[in-house]
Amino acid sequence: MRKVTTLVAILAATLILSGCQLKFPLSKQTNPPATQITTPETEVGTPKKSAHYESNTPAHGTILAGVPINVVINFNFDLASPSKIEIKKDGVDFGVGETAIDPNKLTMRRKMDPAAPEGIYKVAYNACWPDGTCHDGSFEFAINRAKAGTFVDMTGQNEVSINLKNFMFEPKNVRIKKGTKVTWTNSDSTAHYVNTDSHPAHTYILDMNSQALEESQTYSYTFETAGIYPYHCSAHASTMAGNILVE
Ligand SMILES: [Cu+2]
Repeated sequence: MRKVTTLVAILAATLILSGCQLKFPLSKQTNPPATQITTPETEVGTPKKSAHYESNTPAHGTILAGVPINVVINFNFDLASPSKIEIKKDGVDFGVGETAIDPNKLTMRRKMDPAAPEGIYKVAYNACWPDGTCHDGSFEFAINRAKAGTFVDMTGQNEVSINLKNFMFEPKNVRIKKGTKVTWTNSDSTAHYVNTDSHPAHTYILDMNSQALEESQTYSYTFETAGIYPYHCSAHASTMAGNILVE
């Protein structure tokens, strides 16, 4: 409970510091990524990492402009039943359906209720192995729809273009409507990628991963499910990142 209270305090302080109730100051920073809370990790609660844990999406401490389509956790060991993910806010689980283990057995995921309210979510998971042992872990993220106010509104278009230029996605954060085809074009002489989070697992949405894009090459993906899609370039993962909010 203390961790949650602390995170609420940090959110409130962020609002005050920004001088505007509708904008987070971190939205205009390029490093760290726009969705990352900039306070030390210990202040938002330390994630508990289970044995064989590798990464998760949403990342711990992230403030999202929309509801994640699913919560995804990656491991370096084969998962087995009854591995389970809970996505709780105020004791209510906003996960939808059963936790699923991907065919490669290294990733488990659970869909999230698209109508989930704003606030702080605690993900508690139990990762189980073929020998029947299980280990628990946890992390936190937040949903604040006001963050969408800083996204470029492209909801009036059926097709949207994003430029990969100067090691950035331009525009970095966009709002689109469901069914929109997004085309990324590399305008740098360096190869870039379009990779769904996390890095380097790229598992948030498995089919949204491009090959290497050389200069002037393009990659397209059509977004059919509403929600927030954090993504990055795997060659420049620490600095080159963006978000697609599908409404
Ligand atoms: Cu890149």
